[in-house]
Amino acid sequence: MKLVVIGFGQCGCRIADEFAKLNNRAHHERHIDICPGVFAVNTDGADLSGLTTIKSDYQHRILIGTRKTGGHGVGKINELGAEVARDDADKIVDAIRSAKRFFESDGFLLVASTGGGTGSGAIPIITKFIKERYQDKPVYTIVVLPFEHEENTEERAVYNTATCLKSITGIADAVFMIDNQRYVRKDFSLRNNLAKINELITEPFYDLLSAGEEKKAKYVGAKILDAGDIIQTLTGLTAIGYGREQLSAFSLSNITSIIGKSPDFRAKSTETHKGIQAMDKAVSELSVKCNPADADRALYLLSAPHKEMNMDLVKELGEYLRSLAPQATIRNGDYPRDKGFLNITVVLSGLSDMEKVRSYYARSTAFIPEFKKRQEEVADKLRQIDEAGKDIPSLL
Ligand SMILES: Nc1nc2c(ncn2[C@@H]2O[C@H](COP(=O)(O)OP(=O)(O)OP(=O)(O)O)[C@@H](O)[C@H]2O)c(=O)[nH]1
Ligand SMILES: [Mg+2]
Repeated sequence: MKLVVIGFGQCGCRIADEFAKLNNRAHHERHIDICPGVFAVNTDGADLSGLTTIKSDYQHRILIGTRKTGGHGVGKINELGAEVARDDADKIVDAIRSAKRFFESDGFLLVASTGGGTGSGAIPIITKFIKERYQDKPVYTIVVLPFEHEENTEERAVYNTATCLKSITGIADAVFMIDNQRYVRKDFSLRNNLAKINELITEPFYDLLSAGEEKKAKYVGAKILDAGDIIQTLTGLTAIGYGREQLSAFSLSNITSIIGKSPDFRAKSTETHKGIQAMDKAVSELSVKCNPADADRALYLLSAPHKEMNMDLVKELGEYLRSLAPQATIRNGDYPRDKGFLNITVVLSGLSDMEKVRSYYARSTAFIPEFKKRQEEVADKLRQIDEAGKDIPSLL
């Protein structure tokens, strides 16, 4: 599957940059493309210059809202983020459309944090805009939820998250929920290592997007998971997870080639065991806390050396996921790879309930009058600036 990726705000742009790296990796390692266009949109010029991989021209790193923000961000006011995105929506879409490979894509993936101002304000506006313009392509979003310490100390982060989620869930075809806090559960030092977290966030998309794009016969699965399967699966609130197990030197295929015949049942069940372990990891490391039983749709992708993928394994994995998500329509695929690893990617979609979302809504209700007042003050200030400059001749 090929997605055009567009990041908004600092966090969104950095994750989009990570997708640009993923695409380069797919190009070098697999000779395929998974992200035919990657773009960064921000109100902050300095943040745009800090990216490493997205093309550095103004058509790919798009600065918006310069008149209202002076190129220095919107300081967490996501109403202002939304407003400048609305003003510059045409500029963003024109830049994306002019990208050479735009028409090859199967859909869009828009990325932003929910806690800041620019990304959380812009992502619902541009999602809506793109959906209206390109009705035949799905528009997916990745939203990154704040760390716990931010939620506890910044009311704005909670309020921005609530307003962003409320706006985005009604319009995007699917919303991948990514909880920053989940990535520091085991290694707290990661809190200060956003680059590493961004790598972990994007990693599950590598196999998922690659599997259906493979052209070489030896990498084409017996059951291909292509763009159609992914599109059929993705809807509403969505969680993604990834589990990886190293295969021992004495794995099934090696034993077969050494002893010249199939190994006994015990060796075979070791393979299945590894598969279940990887799926268990994928489900426990889901991008957001949720109850898999609430999923309406799910998919899993098994990627491993060809000879390690026997029918038992595929069947057991399917049964395992079915036991976790009994109501879900489950799709699956296999993706043969060279290396000594077994990877499982799991997607749970159409989640009918998510405690975190309810909690953001509940906690924000109390802030509404205060933030409404602040919003009016901002609008008032913007009006005053316009008013003060109304007699000044423009150079444009
Ligand atoms: N995972 C991840 N989270 C990030 C990153 N950068 C910022 N965040 C989180 O994003 C939130 C802050 O939003 P930003 O994306 O910095 O804000 P913005 O959209 O640029 O908006 P303004 O700066 O307010 O104009 C906080 O919850 C941060 O923890 C990043 O590179 N990776
Ligand atoms: Mg910013």
